[in-house]
Amino acid sequence: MSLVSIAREGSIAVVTIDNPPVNALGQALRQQLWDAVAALDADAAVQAVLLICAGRTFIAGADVSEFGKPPVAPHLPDVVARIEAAAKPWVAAIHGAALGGGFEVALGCRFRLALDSASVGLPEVGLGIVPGAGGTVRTPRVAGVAAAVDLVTGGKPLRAAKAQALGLIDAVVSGDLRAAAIAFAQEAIGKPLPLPASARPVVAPEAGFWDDQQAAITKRAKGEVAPLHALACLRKATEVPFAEAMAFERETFLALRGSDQAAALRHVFFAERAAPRPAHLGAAQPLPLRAAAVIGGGTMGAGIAAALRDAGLPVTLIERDAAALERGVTNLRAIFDGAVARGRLTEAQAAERLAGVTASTDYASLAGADLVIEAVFEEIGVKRAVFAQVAAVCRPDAVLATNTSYLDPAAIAQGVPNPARFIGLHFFSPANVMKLLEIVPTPDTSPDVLATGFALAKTLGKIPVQAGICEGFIGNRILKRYRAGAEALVRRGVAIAAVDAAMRGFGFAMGPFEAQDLGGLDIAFLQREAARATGQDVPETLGDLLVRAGRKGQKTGGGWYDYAPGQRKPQPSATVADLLADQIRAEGQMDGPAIAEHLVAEMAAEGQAILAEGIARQPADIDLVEIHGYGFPRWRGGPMFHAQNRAG
Ligand code: T1G
Ligand code: NAD
Repeated sequence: MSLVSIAREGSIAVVTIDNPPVNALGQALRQQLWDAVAALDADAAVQAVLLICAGRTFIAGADVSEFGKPPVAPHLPDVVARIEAAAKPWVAAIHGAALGGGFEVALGCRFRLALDSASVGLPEVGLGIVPGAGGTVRTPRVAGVAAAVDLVTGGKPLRAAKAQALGLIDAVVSGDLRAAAIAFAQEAIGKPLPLPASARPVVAPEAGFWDDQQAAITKRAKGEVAPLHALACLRKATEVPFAEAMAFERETFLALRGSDQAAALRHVFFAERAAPRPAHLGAAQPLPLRAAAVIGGGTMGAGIAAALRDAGLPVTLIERDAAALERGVTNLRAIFDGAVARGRLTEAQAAERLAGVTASTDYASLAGADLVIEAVFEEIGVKRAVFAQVAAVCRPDAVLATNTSYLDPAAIAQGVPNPARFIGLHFFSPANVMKLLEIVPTPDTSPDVLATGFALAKTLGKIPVQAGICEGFIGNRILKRYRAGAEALVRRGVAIAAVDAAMRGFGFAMGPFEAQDLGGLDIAFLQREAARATGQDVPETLGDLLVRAGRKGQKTGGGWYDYAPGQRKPQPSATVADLLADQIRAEGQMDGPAIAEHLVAEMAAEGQAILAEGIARQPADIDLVEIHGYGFPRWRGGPMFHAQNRAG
């Protein structure tokens, strides 16, 4: 099948790659590119070559689906070297994204043009590998060492203008990329050519640079190895000749390609891409979402409204009274002001976000909403009353959603006319930041409304996972098991700080006890108390003892740990030791890795139960929940992937 076509524009040969969906560099495409170089070198009438892609994007990289198999020639570094050594200059014309091997191919070209909307990057570390076709050796020669270290070890793409400022792109164009690139190539013919990247000198950084970078990446990576290997490749590129540095990079790439971390990150990569449109949605079609509404402007309501505005949807924000509404708008403004302070939004963009919010206490303003998301108090009476008011004014086909954490969406929907349009949409706090969205249909939810939930997630840039109805759905149910497992270790004499240190050592940003102190022990305590009030048998937890003693976490100056006034650094607490003394049997300590493996196994065991009950549809969904909702280290693949690999 032809993936490469060649056309002529005068003395310019236009090589067009057409390999849907993202022009990935599978073996067939590498072979056809190799053959094209040879053919065009032999064509005396051709004076320059333009490399451009059909479809949505320039080459998005090597074909990740080939990674589980032995590499097959022609290998990409050889194809890039062949392009770079071509008798005629090659000009890369980039639209969409030139990523990984795609950008490495562009670096092998003598010139690089990009549409102003395009981006370029070397995201390989996000797959647990390093660039394998010269990215760590050519980039420092083109953009300098500091920029190369940021690009390669961070893995984040650069917009065209920024890439141009660094010398990675020669010209940024708008409008007709092909025409602009042809004109650029014609202009370049006969003029002195820039040195190919491989022939350019590389300037070694100042003393101490590599040690500083090593320390910073080690701190940031928390056990992930690819970024440190990428740094080693970049350092090698400044210390030995090009060919030797290429060999080192290739050796590193091949070694990492077969690693557990690379396998885990590929697992997550494909799970994330399958998430927005799972096969079980079948032919269901999402309903149009042109205008949304949020009921409740508290912690979650404000965050959800911000997420909707970030996606460009007009939002009506409803609160119960004028004072609460004012607080809600203040919460929302604070979110956008924070984004401006961090440079994520301009003042004008923040103002535009706010201008798209209609704040009201009058439910009649919901009449035009296609989607209404409720985020009021976690009390079923309050929620049912809210939905009664909502249903009385909304269109009968408006999608109604609850953001409840623990209540049964079907119970909340009782009494709502046309319950087929009702669904649970469980956002995570902060709702405008956290990627995870648990989608919780009731037995009455229609397929189109379910598909609408998934479409909303894609619109908001979130990762949707469908969950069945049980206490805590998927994520909070596993969290409960995780916390219970951690408390059980403390009861066996394992130090609180040792548990947290173990989970940080595994790759979490913080351990279970530190996290509770940050979020507040009282949230879960109140849920347990509410369950007890309904007659459920909910055993007393160590956390209950602390809350009853007034220790709710950082917000009360102490929880599992003590905190010096105004400080957030956890200090082991003698008070807690006394409070828990008669709960603890001193069975001795466990080492960090054993603690972590034990608790991850607890998560996976709960995950297996969740699968067996049909609450989750597949193990990868549980992994996505834990990674995107609870900070499970991405390079471990999630609890299900990790447990399976350890077992395997
Ligand atoms: N290989 C194979 N398939 C890929 C792919 C890739 N590199 N990238 C995307 N796909 C598939 C994806 O699975 C989905 O398939 C479809 O394309 C659309 O993807 C030697 C070794 C390019 C920004 O890491 O970042 O080069 O589900 O839904 O939102 O040094 O895809 O439709 O069947 O994400 O428009 C480095 C990864 C590889 C880029 C487009 N490259 N891809 O986003 O579409 S390693 C990457 C992306 C490498 C070299 C090394 C995004 C995108 P399906 P999508 P999108
Ligand atoms: P919150 O107390 O911060 O906000 C609730 C808001 O609802 C308040 O502003 C209140 O004025 C408003 N409200 C109450 N009754 C109302 C009515 N009749 N009409 C309009 N507004 C009314 O609570 P929250 O943390 O934002 O939680 C809201 C919902 O989101 C709960 O169901 C909770 O379980 C769920 N949730 C919370 C989190 C979290 O981490 N806080 C995460 C996911 C889901």
